[in-house]
Amino acid sequence: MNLLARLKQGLGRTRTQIAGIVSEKGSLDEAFFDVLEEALLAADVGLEQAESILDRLRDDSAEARVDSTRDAWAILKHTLTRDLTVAKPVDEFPPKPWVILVVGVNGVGKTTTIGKMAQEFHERGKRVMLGAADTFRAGAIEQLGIWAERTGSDFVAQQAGADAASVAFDAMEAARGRGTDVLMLDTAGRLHTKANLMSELQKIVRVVRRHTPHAPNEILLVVDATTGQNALKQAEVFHQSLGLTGLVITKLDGTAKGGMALALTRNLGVPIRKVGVGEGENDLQDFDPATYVEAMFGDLE
Ligand SMILES: Nc1nc2c(ncn2[C@@H]2O[C@H](COP(=O)(O)OP(=O)(O)OP(=O)(O)O)[C@@H](O)[C@H]2O)c(=O)[nH]1
Ligand SMILES: [Mg+2]
Repeated sequence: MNLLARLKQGLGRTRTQIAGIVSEKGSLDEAFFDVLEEALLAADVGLEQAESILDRLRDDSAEARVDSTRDAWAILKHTLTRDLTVAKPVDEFPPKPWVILVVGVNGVGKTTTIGKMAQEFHERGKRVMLGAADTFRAGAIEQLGIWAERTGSDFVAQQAGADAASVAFDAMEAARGRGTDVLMLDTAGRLHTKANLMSELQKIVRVVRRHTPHAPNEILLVVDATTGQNALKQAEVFHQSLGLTGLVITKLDGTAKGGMALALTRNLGVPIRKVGVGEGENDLQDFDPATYVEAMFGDLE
């Protein structure tokens, strides 16, 4: 199954729910907006966001003198695509190594996403290094090591329980020494307390920046789509502490809650870089707003 199909399967429940209300002759009455609101809420777009979308759809439809649900639908898809479009960060790889710090709460898919991205970079002919700065969870170092082996990436680690920032520093040194194109740093999703986690991550950023002022070039937050609106709260905390440059949404293969992408983008103003649609190394795709909206709301007839 190709990736769009997989994304569609995950997000498909949203489409099924609204399929019945969109047609050439369907009129733009309150019943239409009610069903639409329900569908947006079921997709975990969030109440505030859903209301804003409906208000704008009412205004835009009136302005364009649209009176069929099908035409309103086209306007809606256009609006959502625009909402999901955030200016992309600068190009990768002028500075070497390009350093990507990957953060997020436990279990969201950080390590797996690093493995998948390593595979992509590898296929583009890049020399990749993975740094095991999750020194807290038992098994985390080994898990990343396996991904390094699978993807032909260099690997830097210390023993479990070591200082995460010290691992990051070692990795920076090693990457400079070996001419690495892209260094990805894995981090813990949980420490003894949340405050500990944020200060550990901030320390990693400080140490990396002291080593190489332009790094980290990206700070990517990974969120699990199945957690819906909770992801938004997590993202706000991480963004405040670290200044995120991008988001990765995982597990879109198993959820109808893809609407959280809209709230994430609008509230944070941070672009979604990648979406995960499975556990394998090829189950990652670049985020494309139009494709995403099509997967959620396309093909109604
Ligand atoms: N279905 C599906 N599963 C995924 C996806 N991404 C990750 N997973 C699974 O989610 C689980 C957790 O993934 P990890 O990569 O270990 O998550 P993590 O954020 O590194 O977790 P911690 O290191 O404990 O903080 C694993 O079983 C992965 O295979 C995805 O896009 N789709
Ligand atoms: Mg991990």
